[in-house]
Amino acid sequence: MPKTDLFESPDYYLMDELLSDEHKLIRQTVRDWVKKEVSPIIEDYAQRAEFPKQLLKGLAEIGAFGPTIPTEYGGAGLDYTAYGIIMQEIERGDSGIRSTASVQGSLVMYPIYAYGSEEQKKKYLPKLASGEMMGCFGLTEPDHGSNPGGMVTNIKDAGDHYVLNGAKMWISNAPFADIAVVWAKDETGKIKGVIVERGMEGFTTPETHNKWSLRASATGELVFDHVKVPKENLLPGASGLKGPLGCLNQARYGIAWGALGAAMDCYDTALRYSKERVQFGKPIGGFQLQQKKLAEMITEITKGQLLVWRLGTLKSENRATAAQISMAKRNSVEIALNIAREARQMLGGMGITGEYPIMRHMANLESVVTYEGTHDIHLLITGHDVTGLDAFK
Ligand code: TGC
Ligand code: FAD
Repeated sequence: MPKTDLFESPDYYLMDELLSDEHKLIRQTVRDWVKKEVSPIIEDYAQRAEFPKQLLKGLAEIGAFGPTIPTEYGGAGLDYTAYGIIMQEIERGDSGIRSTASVQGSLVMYPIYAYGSEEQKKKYLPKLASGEMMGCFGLTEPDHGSNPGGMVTNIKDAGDHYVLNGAKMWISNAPFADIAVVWAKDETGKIKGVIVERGMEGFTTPETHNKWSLRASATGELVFDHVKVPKENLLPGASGLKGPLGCLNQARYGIAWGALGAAMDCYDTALRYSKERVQFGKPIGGFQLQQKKLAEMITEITKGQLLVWRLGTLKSENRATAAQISMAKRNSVEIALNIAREARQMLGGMGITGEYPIMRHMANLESVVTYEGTHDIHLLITGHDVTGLDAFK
């Protein structure tokens, strides 16, 4: 049942004063689009476990595909704060829709922009920016998730082409993507990136079903059975694990902002509900226990806003470290999950229904806390950064 989306973002520490007029305009544009196009339909699509493909055109129009990619390649040429704001507003609507944008911009366009040849940039980037072409990113394998360096997918030089074999798992956008940026080891064991196109013989993308999380996002496998990949599809500038990990920095940064959007939506919903729902003769928002939940939510959201705003400034100045990005991704997703769980309780029985967005956000965030590096992995990255000691192995 379509309902009016009344969302208002909390701004307890007057963070708006730190944003430019352009940032605020971008936020309003994306928020209006989410209210008009995403909120009325998303619950239905999530219940049906279907990706709303009709949103792709609108996502491209609001600049969600490659916001920081230069305009000469079809991107929006924006700074990282603007990119973060776009992700925040989209994930406020649904993490699955933000996933589609993250993958397209940070994990498909970014590697082509950062590691691709001029021909590859010209061939793919404008079409990816406009949504005419959609992409996916294949790093994770059935036996190599947190440890992508152990991957077994491989390319072998066969003269005028490479032969690609292996399989990737848990790949967002795979079922409908036109191209896949795939990470595979060459004969020397070096990790390389190749662009695989739908239609290449031996390449299939079976869909992953029965997810309780990110139900409005399409997830699948990438299977390569002696796929002939033309030599010109190799990304010349990427060699080693730092190639794919460099892309993850971009996407993790977007998630740090995005998860805060989901948290804000849960807080806003619970706050509104607490003023309207009457029990024992007064609004439940008047009880101390409910106020404790709301006060802690707004405190965590405000701390998170300050963290990502500062990170955005550092990232725009090319000074943000990978470890700083890990800290923000981990923090935002953790507080968003906690806020979603508390907000759900505040709505009582209504909290488990699709009448309100909270349970959907909560279920979505269970994927967000796992993908792009799990909660534990990001903690170990921080631990490594502050001690200099590697606790992964
Ligand atoms: P390690 O030896 O530490 O590093 C290998 C090389 O990579 C460099 N490096 C990085 N470079 C850029 N950015 C980073 N964040 C980097 N982290 C490491 C490093 O300097 C080294 O370079 P070099 O020149 O010495 O070779 O690697 P390790 O094998 O010990 O693994 C480290 C670990 C565990 C941190 C890393 O592998 C990791 O982050 N694991 C988590 C895997 C992950 O996040 N997978 C995400 C898959 S994609 C996804 O989930 C998309 S969801 C999309 C959506 O729907 O939104
Ligand atoms: P594992 O690596 O098996 O981890 C299992 C548990 O062990 C975790 O709790 C982990 O924290 C813990 N653990 C692992 N290593 C250590 C250690 N050294 N120390 C302590 N604890 C450890 N991948 C892509 O490449 N592209 C995508 O588009 C993509 N989209 C995704 C979409 C969804 C909906 C999901 C759920 C995943 C997606 N992924 C994608 C995969 C995602 O990145 C992986 O699931 C994630 O990196 C974790 O890998 P894993 O699932 O194999 O878990």
